[in-house]
Amino acid sequence: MRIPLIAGNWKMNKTVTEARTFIEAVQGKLPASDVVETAIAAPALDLQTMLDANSEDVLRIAAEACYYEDEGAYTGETSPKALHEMGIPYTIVGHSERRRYFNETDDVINRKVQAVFRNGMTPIVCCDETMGRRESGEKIHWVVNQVSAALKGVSAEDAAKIVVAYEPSWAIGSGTSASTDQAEEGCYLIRQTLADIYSDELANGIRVLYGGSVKPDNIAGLMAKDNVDGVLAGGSSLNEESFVQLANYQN
Ligand code: G2H
Repeated sequence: MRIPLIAGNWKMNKTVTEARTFIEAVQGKLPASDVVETAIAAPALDLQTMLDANSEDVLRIAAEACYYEDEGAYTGETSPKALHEMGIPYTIVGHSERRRYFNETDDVINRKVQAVFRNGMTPIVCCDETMGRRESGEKIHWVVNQVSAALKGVSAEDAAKIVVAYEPSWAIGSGTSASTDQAEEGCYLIRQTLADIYSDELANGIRVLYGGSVKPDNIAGLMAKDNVDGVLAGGSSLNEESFVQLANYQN
């Protein structure tokens, strides 16, 4: 059984003080993690304060990105080894904003996926798709290629733990989510790709999330789809009340 994962991605938002206020406010309001798992990926600067404030320890505190080397002369980068030592279980890898603004290529993303596993964490690997590609019918190859490239050389044992997020670029931050059928189609394609690379059994155990303008009023429809196992929510994860609503979408 795939336990749903409702994850927030704060991007470059919230100071340490704001992050602490948020974490304190959601304590006691989130579902048990064996029913619905919840996570917030936050800027590296906020993480320790969030871990300290997360007294109930239901919410997973995650990173938004990290480097592919464990340590060394890489000014300004975040070490996956240091994240693991802090107690961070998940790191987003390959978000479309990282691909677009920081030139992360498929090869860099693959190295980062390996670094995250090497350091005992789980990557939430994002795949994007532009409207141009969707309209030209290229989307299938695009999502398949991104998943295949991200997992190059990754063992089945590690791959079985991965989380993949389908995030069509045209839905990100636009206020307009993909339709539930479009989200299902993207998540289904990702699962089929995983089945082709590894096995049906492995693919059926992996959680595939949808991301792109997810809000409290559209999450239930998305989560009702067979291949949508959770969401990665940006804007609507910044407000405590809204995130609590997302997490409790079943109620
Ligand atoms: C997509 C998403 C979070 P938003 O980037 O990963 O952001 O929900 O604001 O579209």
